[in-house]
Amino acid sequence: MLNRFNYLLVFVFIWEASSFVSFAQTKPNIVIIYTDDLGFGDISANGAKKIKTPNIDRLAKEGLRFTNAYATAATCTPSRFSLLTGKYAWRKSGTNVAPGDAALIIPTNEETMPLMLQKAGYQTGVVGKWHLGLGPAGGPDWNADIKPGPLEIGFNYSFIMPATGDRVPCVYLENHRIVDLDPSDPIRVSYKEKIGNEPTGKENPELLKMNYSHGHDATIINGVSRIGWMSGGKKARWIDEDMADVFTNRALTFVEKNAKNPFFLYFATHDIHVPRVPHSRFVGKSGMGARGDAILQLDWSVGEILKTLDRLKITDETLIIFTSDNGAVVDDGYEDEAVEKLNGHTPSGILRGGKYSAFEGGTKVPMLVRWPSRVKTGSVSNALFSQIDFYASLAALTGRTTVAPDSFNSLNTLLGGKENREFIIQQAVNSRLGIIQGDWKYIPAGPGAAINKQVNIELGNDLKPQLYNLKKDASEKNNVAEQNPDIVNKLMKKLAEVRGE
Ligand code: NG6
Ligand code: CA
Repeated sequence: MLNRFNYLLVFVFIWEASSFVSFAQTKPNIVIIYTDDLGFGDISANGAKKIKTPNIDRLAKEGLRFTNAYATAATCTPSRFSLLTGKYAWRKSGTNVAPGDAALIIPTNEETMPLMLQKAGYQTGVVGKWHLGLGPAGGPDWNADIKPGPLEIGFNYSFIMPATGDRVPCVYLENHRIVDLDPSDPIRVSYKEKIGNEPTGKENPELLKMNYSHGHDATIINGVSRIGWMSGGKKARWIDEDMADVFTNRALTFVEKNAKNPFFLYFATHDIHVPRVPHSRFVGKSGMGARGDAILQLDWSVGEILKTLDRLKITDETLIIFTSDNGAVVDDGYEDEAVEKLNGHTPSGILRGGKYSAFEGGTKVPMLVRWPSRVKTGSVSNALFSQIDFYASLAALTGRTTVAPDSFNSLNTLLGGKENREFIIQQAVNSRLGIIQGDWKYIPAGPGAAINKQVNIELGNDLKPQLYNLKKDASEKNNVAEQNPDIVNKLMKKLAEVRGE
């Protein structure tokens, strides 16, 4: 017979066992591999024939491949802002492509996705591209503690490049400090005027190892001219050729260190953004110029992460999400032979437009999800999914609630279940919003160039409203707005409602 003490023991045993089970189910490690400017058609898992991405494809084979997943915006800063805050970037001014000396644009007094995961017991780390500003209003003092930044919005560890590869300062930041900064050679940065007396791309093009095609004519660092001017910090400057190795190694170290905790790694690769200056072991290997070589380098980085999870035997309890911050661009400002050597490759697949665009090529991106203990191997989902839902979905996964009204709990969709999203909002470069609902996509009428000639991308601007039936016309060839005034009206109203008008 069970006495009271035994009852207690049985109770404790059941409680322990159930918490163990729920721990195993709900606290997987989480890795978000956030690539830069990778187009829907850039991976062989999505049908690319001219390039092979075996490691990325492994995620598709062992997991779930989405065909209708969207970044929140067609450029980097707003997409990343939305990813980490669960809030549409267009609700907050100053969230468009940030200069390299911008102040931190994420408020430190609101919960973020990493902070939520920290509260759920995760060790949280960011490695790679930041591009969300740093420091107080007015921007950071690069020679002192640089904060607020990642550590103030919920990351336990940070190893980042401040903005982009093509923007100064060209240095790495570990937690609050620039790595290898010599105090006797302080860094100064300006986005207004030339600083110091180092050569620029504009004045000394003969010093460049790769010419710029547009913009990118200021300070030359490592033979590449950048956006913005910098002086000092000579010892701290990065070498573009080593960047993928540097970031990948930091990411692997973070994983190893935290293999026994639940951890969240936000691995934001620099690849395949410009300047594309891959390591010599990838140069010439794709036959497609620097852009293709950078894709191979990216694939290598993904492979290193997967191998490390295997070696540490934590593959089964790790949820990996692989996706991109915006769609594809070929010439984004440097003469790197990406255009000449494209060789019939279609970075956006069958989609119209690319990075910056209101067309599908702007925000419809590759997305692969692998979690061996929960997600069916080799599955494909055609459900609508928006990256803005990562926050609420991961909160649901880890037993937290969110304070991010734009972010919906789409965990079921994320793991291969049915569609949860009733609509998708797409933000193009000019902050014009588009909306997808059911089979339909609507882009409001408005001014602006039809095409950005520098990058050779159709932006999706039109003085007439546009309506496309994405089911029948995924390439947005036939604007059927005039034939369907009721649908236009309905989507217009829905968009106004989401905007809060
Ligand atoms: C543009 C840059 C482009 C790229 C982009 C941001 C010029 C002419 N073009 O302004 O090269 O840096 O900003 O890309 O300067 S993103 O992926 O970070 O959004
Ligand atoms: Ca980008």
